[in-house]
Amino acid sequence: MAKQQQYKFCFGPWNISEGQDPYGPTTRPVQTFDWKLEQLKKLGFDAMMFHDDDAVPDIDGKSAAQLRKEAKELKQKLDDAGVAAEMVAPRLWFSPNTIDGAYTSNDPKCRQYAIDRSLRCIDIAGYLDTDLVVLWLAREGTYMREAKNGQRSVELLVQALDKMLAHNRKIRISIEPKPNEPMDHAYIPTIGHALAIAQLTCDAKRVGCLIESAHAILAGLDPADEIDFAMAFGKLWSLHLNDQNGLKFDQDKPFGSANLRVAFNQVRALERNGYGKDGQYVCFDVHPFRTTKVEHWLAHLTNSKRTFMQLLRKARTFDEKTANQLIADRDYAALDQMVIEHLMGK
Ligand code: XUL
Ligand code: MN
Repeated sequence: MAKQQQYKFCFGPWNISEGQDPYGPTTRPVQTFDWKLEQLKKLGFDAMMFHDDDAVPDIDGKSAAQLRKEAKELKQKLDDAGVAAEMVAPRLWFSPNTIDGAYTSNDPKCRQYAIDRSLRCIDIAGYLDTDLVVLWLAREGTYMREAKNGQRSVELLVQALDKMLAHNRKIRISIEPKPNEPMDHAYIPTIGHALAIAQLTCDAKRVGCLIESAHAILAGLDPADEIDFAMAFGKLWSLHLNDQNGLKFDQDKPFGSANLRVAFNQVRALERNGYGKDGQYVCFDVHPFRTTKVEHWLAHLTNSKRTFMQLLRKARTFDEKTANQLIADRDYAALDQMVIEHLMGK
């Protein structure tokens, strides 16, 4: 029997969030980074993912030497806790310089800011000993399409990617697509777009992707198909499992919370493609409900991992032989019921 994959798990400090939404303030007090790291360790997670300013707060005002010092102190803290840094992502959507987008801003000074910030993010990744840089291209899109030239935006995105690839020849870039929010329409809405733009860069083999379940659902796609597609190219280097109840705001629900069968199919796709065999992590980009009390603050993370492990058991005990017979007989009604009953525990 083939050796079974032992999955490694990860989340980010922003996943222990305080409950603010566009209509109301926080509902839980802010906790320190050290406390969050301690919880991650206690819950048995293996790695933490970072935005550049999760790693070095107030990054824009700091010198290169200060950046290095603080990132190295963080690395020591992670080493002491036995926790790896999975990736670092530049937060390109907060600054006054990224109001009109980052790499695709219409203002050349703002575009330069975005590139400089990304190069600093790459330096932080180096100090934290990860070769993975994630790009969620939050504001690369428009509120109205006449505001930007889409073809020019593709050129600008490729130029920015090329500068990052040249800055450090060891890093790999995982693009995390999302079709909307905060923009009306994003330029890189799906995995197909991410892998296509990779081909236009100077080193396509170092540009891959990250799939977030909720983002795929927002694009009207099945995240399991996105996983199969990305892995057919050998380019799924990270993963944000969560859930999303249809076409609403980005919900970041616990994994499996809205649609257990869609979650089951994601786990099956990961299993059949050997996700994790090159060290990739299963990350949960999930948030507590706004109503969550402080004493239940970590439940969305433990629940997501529990659900993943139970679905893994379901994927591994799925009766493939019977399923294949039903497929050969084109009896998809029976296959459908077989899946439902397997998930219900019969
Ligand atoms: C936004 C999102 C981000 C990225 C990291 O929807 O998922 O948290 O995962 O920048
Ligand atoms: Mn995400």
